[in-house]
Amino acid sequence: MKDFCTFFRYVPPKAGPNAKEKIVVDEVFISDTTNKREILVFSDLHLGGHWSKSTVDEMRMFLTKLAKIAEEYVHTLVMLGDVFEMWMSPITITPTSKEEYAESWKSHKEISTILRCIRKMADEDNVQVYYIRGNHDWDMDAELAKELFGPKVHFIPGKLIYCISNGSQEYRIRFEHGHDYDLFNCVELAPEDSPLQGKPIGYYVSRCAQTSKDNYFSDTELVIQDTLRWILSVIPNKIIGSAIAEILSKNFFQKRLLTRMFEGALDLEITDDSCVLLENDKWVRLKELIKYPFIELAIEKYGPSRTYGMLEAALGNYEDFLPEMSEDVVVLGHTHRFKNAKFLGKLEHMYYVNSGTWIDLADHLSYVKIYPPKRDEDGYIAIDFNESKGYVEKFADES
Ligand SMILES: [Mn+2]
Repeated sequence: MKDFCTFFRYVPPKAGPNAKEKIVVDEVFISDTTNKREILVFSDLHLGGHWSKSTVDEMRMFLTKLAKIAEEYVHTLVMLGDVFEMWMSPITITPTSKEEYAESWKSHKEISTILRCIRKMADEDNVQVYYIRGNHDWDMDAELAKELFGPKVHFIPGKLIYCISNGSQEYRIRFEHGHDYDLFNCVELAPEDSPLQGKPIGYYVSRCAQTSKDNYFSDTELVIQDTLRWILSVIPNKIIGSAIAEILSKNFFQKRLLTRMFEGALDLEITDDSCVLLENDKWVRLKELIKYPFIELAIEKYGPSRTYGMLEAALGNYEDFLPEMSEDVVVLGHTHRFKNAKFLGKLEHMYYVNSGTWIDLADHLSYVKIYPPKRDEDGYIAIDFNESKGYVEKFADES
């Protein structure tokens, strides 16, 4: 049982690092006697993108089955970001508007079934449905989420903290997509009044990858990770993290890093004429973007050590950030790699789980299932794969 000390020491996370994010803390009572207690989480479907052409049908089947048992067993469904792909216009084309995207999803055979299943769970089966925004669906808002999933969907542009109690115990679960920890997808490092115009580097990498026929089917996150591994391999081993961040913030290195990243995505050499067309009909030169000192800005805002942590996060490793979290369970997405591990959090041990992805390139189509503990029985947290069982960790208070 949680003692009151532990309970009162808990402080929810602050909004940020991106000021546009919101923190929502929801208190939920789940009785020991109900079967309706499963919390399901999936993320990174990239629906509508070129990378989910076949997995979209797997998700349709998964949700059709889930909708049949939802009334009895499912308490909460969390869509944890990058559910839709909204960064897929080639660089020389006016970006597709969110209204156009919405129409294309509603008229898509499989996606429309997915929307219907989730809407049924929210409207008829008394499932708490949450839509948490990621980076590739950054333009999603409450209005559009309600249009797609019905009036009962809760839209969260940030983090959700779930405080679950059964009357005698209290458990906290944090849900967030995770892109804010990623140096290349953190919106705070892309000021509106900079050449980036409010869009993180990852946005431009994604648009570049959608422009090249060869990279059409490749995952943007992989382009970023491959380039990062390349530059890290060039830097001598004995240099420590914060010094690596300092080196990469130097104009010469940042330019090399971003040139390789954009050229890798485009599969073309960048010239003075390589430009990206934005919604406001403005063109931005890739050469201007490469020069914008966003790593230096990160060091200024967060310090070199945390900036290096953000570089690691871009490689899929959140270990620098987990120790500062004080929930019992932390669920993130974004890395496209499922994970279930025990960590030392701020207050005590916590479980970190990553929901993985449902894109065509994935080895496993994974989702998270959390079964909150009862008074006399441990709960569990599991990574399940579509059609097969994955990794299970028991989770309960150890005192
Ligand atoms: Mn993401």
